[in-house]
Amino acid sequence: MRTYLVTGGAGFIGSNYIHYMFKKYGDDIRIINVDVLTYAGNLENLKAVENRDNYTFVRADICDKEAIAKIFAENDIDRVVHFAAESHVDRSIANPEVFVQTNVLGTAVMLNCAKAAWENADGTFKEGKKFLHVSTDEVYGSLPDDENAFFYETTPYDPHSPYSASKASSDMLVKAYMDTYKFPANITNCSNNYGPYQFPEKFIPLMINNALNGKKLPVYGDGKNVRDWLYVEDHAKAIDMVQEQGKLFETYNIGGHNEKQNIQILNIILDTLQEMLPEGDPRKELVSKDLITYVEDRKGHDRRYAIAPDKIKAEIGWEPETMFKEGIRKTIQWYFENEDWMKNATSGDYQKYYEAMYSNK
Ligand code: NAD
Ligand code: TDX
Repeated sequence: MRTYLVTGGAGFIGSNYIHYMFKKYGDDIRIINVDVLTYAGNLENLKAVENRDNYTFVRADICDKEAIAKIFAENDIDRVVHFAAESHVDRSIANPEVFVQTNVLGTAVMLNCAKAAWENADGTFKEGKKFLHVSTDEVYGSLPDDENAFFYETTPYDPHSPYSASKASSDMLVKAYMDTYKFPANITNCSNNYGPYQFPEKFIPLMINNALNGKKLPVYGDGKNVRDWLYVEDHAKAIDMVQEQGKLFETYNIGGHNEKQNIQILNIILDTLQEMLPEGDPRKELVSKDLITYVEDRKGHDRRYAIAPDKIKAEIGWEPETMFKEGIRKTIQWYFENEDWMKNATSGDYQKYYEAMYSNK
């Protein structure tokens, strides 16, 4: 039975990945989820799996060498899937240091502990051990408004935000481990994800939640920045396929073939909410395009991201499966059915952060 050490499994993509893996492998795998539970980590996301015999949660900081080394010492880990990170660009602009701490130092600790646990006396690595570093397309920088321009695995890194600079640094560390020690790893660089359990500081859940509450919909700049949106379960599947079928030491880009301007996404969300809300639901009156409010642009706002997922398709056979129209309906349905989750996520610390972020916009 393979044992997985998943970092950041209480976050958005990590929790979706854990659900995907148990759906796919059932009792044939074991997952240890290591998460320190920052504002973005929510154990409610994992309620459905928390009682499984083959699932364990460990509250620990990936920067804590002793805690991470102990997990490797006490368990024969076969796979590491490293999600844990500070993930929100706006927060990185306001407070870069914690991004360097978690994303760079935390990745170094994960690599070092895995290397120490997996290395043989002659410097080779135990058979079958693999580390997957989950990264982002933002490391490649910004593309022009040209629909023929894409990010490839060979595109030079050119990060702009403190978030993407920290992710680029962490990718470079993984590359350094592969080049120097032949450390058995892969890197995936994925485009923007959306779906259930996404924290409502991010564009899609923020807009769904604000619209349902009749609150303003803050669009940065001219609203024409382009992102390539991928349904989160498709990302989870890609990660598993890369780890099992990908060539070691390779990087794979993962994207949705779904580039849209922010304002287009927002219009689709508002139209879909109107379609899905039943007649007589009081929220139907609140959801309105009049709520759209153009606000000051994000500093250093990358204009356009677009992934060419050609390599992962050619080598592994992965393709995005969920069309945006279907994915956004599933996402909205999930938020309809999980109002309490949203209430909890938008109370307390998140509320304070939200007010600081938007009070002067
Ligand atoms: P998230 O912010 O929802 O979750 C991050 C998780 O990591 C949280 O559960 C948090 O508690 C945990 N964490 C943070 N610091 C930690 C620490 N020091 N020790 C242990 N746990 C810690 O993020 P997400 O959107 O799920 O992103 C997951 C990963 O995927 C990140 O590495 C991110 O860079 C990458 N990624 C995200 C997207 C996206 O669209 N969200 C796209 C591409 C890549
Ligand atoms: O209130 C908003 N208004 C707005 O116009 C917010 C929160 C965002 N935006 C814009 C900025 C971006 O152009 O929407 C776009 C998407 O913003 P985010 O959801 O913050 O995502 P982004 O900055 O593109 O980064 C995301 O995708 C790549 C994730 O947060 C990263 O973790 C991932 O690596």
